[in-house]
Parts: sequence; C-alpha cells; structure tokens
Amino acid sequence: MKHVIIGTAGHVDHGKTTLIQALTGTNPDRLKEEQERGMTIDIGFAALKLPDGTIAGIVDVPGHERFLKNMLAGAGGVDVVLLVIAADESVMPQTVEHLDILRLLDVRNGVVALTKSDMVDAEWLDAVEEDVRAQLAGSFLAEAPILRVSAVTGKGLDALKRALLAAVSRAEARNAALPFRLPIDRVFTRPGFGTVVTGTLVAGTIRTGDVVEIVPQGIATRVRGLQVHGQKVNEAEAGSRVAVNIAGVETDAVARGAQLAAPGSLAPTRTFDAVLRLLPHASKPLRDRVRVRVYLGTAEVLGRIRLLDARTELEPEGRAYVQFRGEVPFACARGDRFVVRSYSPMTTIGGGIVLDAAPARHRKADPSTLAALEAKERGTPEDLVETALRSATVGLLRKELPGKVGLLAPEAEAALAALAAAGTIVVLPGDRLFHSAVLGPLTDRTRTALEAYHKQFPLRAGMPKEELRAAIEPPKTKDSLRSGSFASLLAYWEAQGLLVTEGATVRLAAFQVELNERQQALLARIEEVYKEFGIAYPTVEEVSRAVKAPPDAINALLRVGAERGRFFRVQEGVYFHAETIAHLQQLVRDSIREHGTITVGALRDLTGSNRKLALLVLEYFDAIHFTRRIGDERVLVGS
Ligand SMILES: Nc1nc2c(ncn2[C@@H]2O[C@H](COP(=O)(O)OP(=O)(O)OP(=O)(O)O)[C@@H](O)[C@H]2O)c(=O)[nH]1
Ligand SMILES: [Mg+2]
Repeated sequence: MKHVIIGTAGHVDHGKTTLIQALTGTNPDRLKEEQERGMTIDIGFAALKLPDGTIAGIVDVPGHERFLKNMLAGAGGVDVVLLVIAADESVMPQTVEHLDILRLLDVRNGVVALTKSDMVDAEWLDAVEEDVRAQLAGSFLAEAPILRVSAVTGKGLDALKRALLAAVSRAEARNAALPFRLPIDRVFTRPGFGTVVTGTLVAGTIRTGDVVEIVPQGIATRVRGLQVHGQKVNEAEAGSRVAVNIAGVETDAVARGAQLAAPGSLAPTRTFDAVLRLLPHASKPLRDRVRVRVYLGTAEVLGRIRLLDARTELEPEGRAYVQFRGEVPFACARGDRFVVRSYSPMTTIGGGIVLDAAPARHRKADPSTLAALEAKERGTPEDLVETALRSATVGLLRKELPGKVGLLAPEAEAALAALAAAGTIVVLPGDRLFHSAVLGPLTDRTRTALEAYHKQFPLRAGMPKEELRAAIEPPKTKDSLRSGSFASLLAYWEAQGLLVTEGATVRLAAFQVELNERQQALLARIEEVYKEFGIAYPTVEEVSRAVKAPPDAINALLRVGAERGRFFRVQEGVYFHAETIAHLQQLVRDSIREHGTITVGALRDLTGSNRKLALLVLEYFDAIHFTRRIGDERVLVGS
C-alpha cells in the first residue's frame, strides 16, 4: 500500500477542519482551546480512507496568520495538498502564503476544494472558480481539479475523495529504503509507556527495536513501540504518520523541531550553505546578514543569512548562494527544503535548498566558493552517481551507470572510485553497485529474516534462497530483486562472513543445528533402526513405529543426520545409514577387484536382497561417481 500524507492549506476560517471532519469523521482540532475558540491553533491529524482502500494520513493546519509557524511544522511532510477556499470569500492572504510555502517546499500535487458552496449561489460560484483558477496560474496547482463542496450538506464530498485519490496516485512514493528520518512535531507522555514522539516519516522504514538517534540533541535510544493511525504496528514506512514510543528519554529532553534518525545518518549542525530564492511578492529586499527565521523539517531556527556573492541585498524574485548561521544547533541534510520568514514583521519571503549541511566559513564573494556551490546545485559527477544509486533499491550494474546518470564512462568511473573509497558506494560481486544507505537496511533485513528462520526451524540447515529473497524484497518499489542482483548480494554477504549458501539454502554463518539431549537420543535410536535394516532400508513410517516418534520428527532428524554424515540420501525419501553404505562399498569394491566388474544380480546375491534394492544401490554409486556403468556391468571409477 502506498503511504501518502495529505495536508490542508488555506485562509483562516475557510473550513479546512470542518471539511476534514466531514471526510474522515475525526475532528483534528484536539486542543481544548481550539474547540472553545472554533479555530485551529496547532496542527491536527486524521486518517482518510480513499475509494480504493488506501489510507492517507491527514495533517490539518491552522489558517490564522499568527499560527503560521505551526502550519510550517506540518507542511514539511506533505505529499498532496488539499487547498481549501471558502466560496463566500475566495482567495485571501493566507491562501496565497500557504501556496507559496508549499511551492517552496516542492509539493507538486494537490486538489482545490471550493467549500461552503451551500452559502452562495451558482453564479457566484462560477465567478469564484474563475478567480481561483486565475490565481493558481503558473503554480503547481494550475491544472488541479477545483471541486465545489459543502461540509454542511455533504455535497461533492465523494467527488473530492475521488480527486484526492487521483492526486495520491500521481504523487511519488517516498523512499522507504533510505535511512529513516522523522521530524518530530509532538512530544508527550503516555502513562505506563513514557515518552512518545510523533511526526511524518519522511524517509525510510522504522521498526520496533530499532536504535534511533535524536538530532540535534545527540540522544541515542530505542523504539519501544510504534503506532500508525492509532494502531500498534511493528514497522512503518516513509509517508506514514507515526507515533514512536522511545525508551528512557525524558519528555522535556525532546521538543518539536528535533528529528529522529537512523544512527549515524544525520548530524547536527548550526550552519548550512544553500541556494535561496526570494518570492516575487516578498515585502522588501533581503539585506546581507539580517536576522531571519528559517523553517526546516518541523523546526524554527533563528539566525542570519549571509549572501555569499558580492551583493549587499537580494531583491524580491532574486536568487543567491547563501550561508545560514543558526543561533542554536538543528538537524538538516543536503537536499532539504526550507522556508525563510522575516524576523519582523513575520512574513514569508522565500526559501531554498540546502547544498551543504556542514560547510566551512567562506570569504565574501569568493569565486571558488561560488563555483563549488554552483557545482553542488547542478550536481558534481559524484553527486549524480550518489543520487542515482540512493534510489536504486536493487542496485545498478556498473556498465549501466554512465547512461543512467548522463556522464561519460571515465567520469562515472572516477566518481565511483572516489565514492567506493569513501565507503558510500559498495561494489558487489558481479559488478553490481549499491549505495551503502540501501545496502545497510537490506543487510539488516537479511540478518533478521535468517535469524527468524533459524529460530522457527532450529533443525533445518538453512532457509530456502527463494524464501529469503521474498522476505527481503525492497518495499514498495517497482524494482524487484531478480536473480542477478540477488546472487550478487548473496555472494557479497558470503564474502563478508554474514552467511553461507549451500545449494538452494542459505544460513547465517554463525548458525549450527543443535540437538537437545532428547533429540540426540532419538537420532541415535533412528540410526540403530537403519543399521538393523541395512540394505532393506526402512520407510519413515516403519522408523516412526520402531522409535515411537512422529514422522515429522524423524524427517527432521534424518536431515540433520545427513548433514552430519550419519545418513546418505539415496533417493527422495530413501536414506541409508553411513555404515550400511560403507559396507556396501566394500562389498562392491572387493567383488570388482575379484571379477573385474559387478552386475545387479551379483550384488543381489552378495547382499541376499532383491534386484530392486541392488539396482537402487548401484545407481546411487553411479550418481556419486563411485562406480561407472558399462552395459549391464559396473566398474570402479578411476580404476
Ligand atoms: N455553511 C457552511 N459553513 C461551513 C462549512 N465549512 C465550515 N463552515 C463553518 O466555517 C467556520 C470555520 O470552519 P473551520 O473548519 O473551523 O475553518 P478552518 O479553515 O479550519 O479555520 P482555521 O483552522 O482556524 O484556519 C465554522 O463556523 C464552520 O462551521 C460549509 O461547508 N458550509
Ligand atoms: Mg481549522
């Protein structure tokens, strides 16, 4: 199932919350003060079941200008926007500001709801729709459907759900194979559980038991429990609203703005280099080093923006390379989008993309700094290779790389060499390339799957390869682990000492079948039965009766015994004891030495058995290249 977040947007009192309640049955206004004032103050949440059964997480934001900071905390994880415009008022200031913010955050999909349609007549609705369409021109919602709805009469709600489903289907799924990342938007205490943090999982997959880091606080902890849409789950994927119960962390040690991340995947910083764009309708130019508010993930960070080129101010609609210096540490990574508001008055003036989350100090108007940032924005060969491999959930063949990233082969190879030396990219047997951020989780899943298998089947030597392949298949991607990529991975893990492959099965290198006393005693008794029967081998049912144990247990122990060289599997379901085989080999060897060859009849007579059994034995000896058949006779191989 696809995991997508739908976020509301729109001017205060335009009917966002009422519409979400009408669509989902949940009132996202959860604070007492919100209920009393009939106004959203902080972001609220609900879950919407779409016509195809997909459940989308909903983030409902406040429209009032004064709470824009809270809107920004909710907007970061939005995949699809539901822009709500009251038909009686049409486009208002925060309609425009929310749209600006979503555009700066690179939201690309959405639906427009002209709500409160019950309050106006058809002619008015036509005029408002025309006005809205004109205002959306040039934005990512230019082609978006505009639906006339009413949360009070229920009119148009089904059509709205269908339009949302279409937008959700168009939205690109977030990458569940990356290291996980969850900007925290709420922190609270659950009696008996301890600290719970919530947020939108913007990348990766998080599981119960995972070790997590809280950035920038630098606290390492463990996931004690997870919930998605109020249901307990063991794992949650990117694009879900998640509540995470974390172990041993005081509630006041964490706050909105921090991020939960896979250990080592996200570092705290105080500065970043970025490309910044001012909005065309920014109220005034941005002066160099002026104090601003930067919104990133769920965080608001005060700090100063330095223009790195020669300019002393940036005009509205202008674009510049900048360095942001925050007054406190925060979590951010290359590629993150951010929004800038002026310190006072608080208006949204622009936003951009982080190019370097751990930059050096730069001299003003230094051409080499500017050139380096330009390359980072465009993407160096290394960036391009890294980016391509980050999303290659089943890896990429080395020879496919240049074509995939649009580089000449020598350029791609040079970039690859540097990235491989840094450990960012791993070259697997078969010249298959994996990003370490993709390979790591895949390796973890493999270890976990094998551990679980060994635990469930302690007497089996290993897990069937196909079963493992299905168990570690990357989630929610169009790629699948085909034989080539899977074989490369197995060879790599085997070389790394993680696992051992044997025929069609795989086991953890450290795994050994261990029998308890009872099982050992049973195995010894089974051996006795087989030895007694000799060439006239017993059936499993006969053994079962003789030792008074169920056939399943016999079969499992026969497999273990075979691995330990106590039995030989002569045919499907037919085992001979090792001593019987040794004895038969001796008979055959002596007979051939004496007569030059042996026939089925001769072995039958030597063993006092029948033709069928003698033939079975000789065919087995042929198969293991002990004997070789010439016409009706057999000779020893290698003699
Ligand atoms: N007649 C009519 N009234 C509506 C409709 N939808 C909302 N309202 C009313 O409009 C007012 C504001 O609705 P809310 O849902 O709180 O608006 P909001 O956009 O969530 O407001 P903020 O969260 O504060 O920005 C309430 O009094 C609602 O009862 C509708 O479809 N028809
Ligand atoms: Mg509201």
